[in-house]
Amino acid sequence: ESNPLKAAVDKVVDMVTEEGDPAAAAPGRPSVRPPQLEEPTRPREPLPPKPDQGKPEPYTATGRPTGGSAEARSQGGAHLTTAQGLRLPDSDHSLKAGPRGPVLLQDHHLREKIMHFDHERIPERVVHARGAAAHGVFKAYGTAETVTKAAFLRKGVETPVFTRFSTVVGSRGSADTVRDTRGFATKFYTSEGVYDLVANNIPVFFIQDAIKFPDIIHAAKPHPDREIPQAQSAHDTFWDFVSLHTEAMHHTIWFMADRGIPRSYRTMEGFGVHTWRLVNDRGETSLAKFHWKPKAGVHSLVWEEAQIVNGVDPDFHRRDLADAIEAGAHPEWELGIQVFPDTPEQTFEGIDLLDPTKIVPEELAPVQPIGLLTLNANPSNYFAETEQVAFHPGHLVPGIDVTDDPLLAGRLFSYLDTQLIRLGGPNFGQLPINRTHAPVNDMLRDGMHQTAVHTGVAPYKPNSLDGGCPFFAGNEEGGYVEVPAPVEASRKVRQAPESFDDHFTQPRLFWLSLSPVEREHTIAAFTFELGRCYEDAIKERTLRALAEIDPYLCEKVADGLGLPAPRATRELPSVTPSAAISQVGKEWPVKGRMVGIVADENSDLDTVRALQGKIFEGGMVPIVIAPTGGKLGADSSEPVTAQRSFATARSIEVDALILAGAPGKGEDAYATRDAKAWSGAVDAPVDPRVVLMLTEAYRHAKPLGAVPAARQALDAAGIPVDAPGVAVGDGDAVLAQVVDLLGRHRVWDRFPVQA
Ligand code: HDE
Repeated sequence: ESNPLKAAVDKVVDMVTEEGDPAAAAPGRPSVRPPQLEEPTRPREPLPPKPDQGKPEPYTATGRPTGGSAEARSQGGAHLTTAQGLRLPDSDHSLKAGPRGPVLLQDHHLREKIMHFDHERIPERVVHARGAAAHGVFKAYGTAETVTKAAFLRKGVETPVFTRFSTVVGSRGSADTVRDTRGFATKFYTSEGVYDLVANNIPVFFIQDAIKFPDIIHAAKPHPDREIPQAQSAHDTFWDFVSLHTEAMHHTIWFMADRGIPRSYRTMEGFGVHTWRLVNDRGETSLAKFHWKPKAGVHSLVWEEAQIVNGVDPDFHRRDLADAIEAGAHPEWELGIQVFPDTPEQTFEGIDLLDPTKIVPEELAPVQPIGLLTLNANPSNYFAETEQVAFHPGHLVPGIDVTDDPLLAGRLFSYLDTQLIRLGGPNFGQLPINRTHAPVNDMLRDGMHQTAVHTGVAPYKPNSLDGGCPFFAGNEEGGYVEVPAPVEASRKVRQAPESFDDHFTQPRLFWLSLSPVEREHTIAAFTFELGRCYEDAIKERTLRALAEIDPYLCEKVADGLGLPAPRATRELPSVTPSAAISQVGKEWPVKGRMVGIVADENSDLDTVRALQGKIFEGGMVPIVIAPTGGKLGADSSEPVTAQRSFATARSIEVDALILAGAPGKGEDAYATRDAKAWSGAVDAPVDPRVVLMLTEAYRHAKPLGAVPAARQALDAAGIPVDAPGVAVGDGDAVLAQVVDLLGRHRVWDRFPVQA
């Protein structure tokens, strides 16, 4: 009884037996099943079984429960086993001829363990390799019923979903806050089968024809000789391509602007990019574009902040999403559609709806909300879910159809093709995360990693041996019933329509829609990116493209590069700016925002506690930052726990900072040395790490607050108390002002703007 392992095993056996597990109760067979046997995709409800597939597990081919594999998956089993279910007494030592002798080839456990480990990695996605995902639910408002018969868009229908966000260019281990486009892919497990909305956070794409996808991606990925730079567009090959291929300019200016560095996945818009064809239950069609609108507003980082985050917390977006969901601040987006008449020319107000480098401004076609997405559960296992999920723009349901957008056609081929190799065979639809919730009765058979145990002898149609089963659905309820849209009678050509030739009007529309501060950011981004290129010819060619967008933009970037600014080759078109494009000037809920509270032993802990409580009440997250870890007022009846110390905190983590004290200089010269140099506060009486936090937060236009006793810290950081977005006063008053400022995301008028 003194053996601790045996005691643990007995305890588990007791627990299971108490719960009345029949396997455990079987005489003479002590069960070692753990109390939890859920699938790794918990907390989603288990998927309903498919009628033609034997469950892959936990049954063996002879119908007996396996037990072992389920234990291994929950990691709660009392005994370690091999893949074959053999219990192991040792997994720490190879089998050797004597303690100092050679390892023996007959050690099967060693070979199995190493073999499996050797194959743990699968190829990463060729694009969108770095991502984070969550489970959730989509609830339809019913407002789309007039234009589409899709069952999941009927009023009140709730559909389980899985959403994966990603960067495009970087590899799996790259940093989150690089300047890039973001993916926003959602799998709807609808009653009619899986529907995937594979979207991006930018409404247009680099290219108009899928045949150029390998070109743009080769240009954006690291250089083939040294494999640098990682996850960056600031290099010669990228700008070489986009300057030679000006249809990319519209997408490029979107991600040179603040959309390229989102604050959070929670604060990104999503766009289906292509125009889709909707069909209602009367067979009437319309054309539509999909939009995701974040309830929290569209917010971005500022560039210096994004760069600091890359080093301080490369998992910033991934962590933010998971933390928010775990804290119950479930991110929400409204799905909306812009609807256009399905006319033979497929244009709207002169805009070609088949050109994926064009938007339709929301002022011309409002985005009509059709449902609400709430992400409410984190994945249980990154590999099983986030890595193995396979989206496809061709996963459609009745009521949503494709159009002839030439970019879309190539995508319809590409996703299946890439998944075949990435997921190692044709059966990836059977992986738990990819399984439809609708009954499956396909005639697809065999192949690598077939987990279904199909029955029946006639997987072909027509057949008489299986009674002619399964049957076809009628056109009314069937999918892939294509709309008989007319196809232009023509010759075969490798050619784009003339309307695809206008590459500059919409970039100009975008530019003129930005607020002055956003224009400054965009100028700085172009200047930085081109400044990292070596070839002057590439810079000059890009400047010529910028001249066709706007002379001020071109001149400013040229100034920064030390090159002459070229002139436009034509008169610039007059465009009407779209207010919906700018991220500045609106008010948003503050739910889920992070507020740092700097405090030390001299701070009034009642104020700190009150601030914490009120921040929580407002749906935000307080983070107490103290000189060291541990507790402030440890001897008092209500000590305050420090979530961060001056050694682990950096301003980038918070959206606003409140000083509940002005912590003095620490003794530890080593720990504060860098901060002293970076903050410039060499002789200040305040801890230089606090000064550094303040100067950064100030530069990044974050709201700042201070109780009167903390003014000294503002002084040390050189921040005037009457500067924009700085509040000094008692805790309540300061918090109220900070929250008010947070609703506008940043203190925009703190930026010196000339544009
Ligand atoms: Fe993708 N894209 N794409 N893409 N895409 C992939 O599929 C492709 C495009 C998007 O989280 C790949 O399974 C082509 C537009 C997202 O798993 C690949 C073209 C939009 C994701 C592929 C495009 C997207 C992908 C790589 C041009 C927004 C990540 C791995 C014709 C509307 C999905 C994979 C996830 C992933 C091909 C253009 C969105 C290679 C050929 C436009 C969000 O098949």
